[in-house]
Amino acid sequence: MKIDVTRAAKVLVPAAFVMSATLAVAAPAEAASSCKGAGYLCFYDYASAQYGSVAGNNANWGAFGWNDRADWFRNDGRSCTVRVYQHINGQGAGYAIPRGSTLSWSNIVSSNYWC
Ligand SMILES: [Ca+2]
Repeated sequence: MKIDVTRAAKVLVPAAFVMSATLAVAAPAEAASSCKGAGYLCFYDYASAQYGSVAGNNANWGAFGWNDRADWFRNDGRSCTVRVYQHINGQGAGYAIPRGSTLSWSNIVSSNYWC
């Protein structure tokens, strides 16, 4: 009996991991009620009272419904600074957000790049 329980647990862990990885690729910044946590740039829109989170570089936030929309940002990344920009493709004005820091910049950001 003990052996069966252990085997079941080993199967469940990889399945949960695959599901999480698939969601991250398909929806880089779905509206949510909280930050996604470690590894993400988290942001918040006061108008809709929704959080979003992105991992990796994103050249056009309009692709997932967040162009010129986020008002508050927090770098929950695991390793480095993230830069947010006024326009797509890292153009226009920008701010660097060191790991663990926050930024308030309303309805402007359209792209982000790490490190
Ligand atoms: Ca907003």
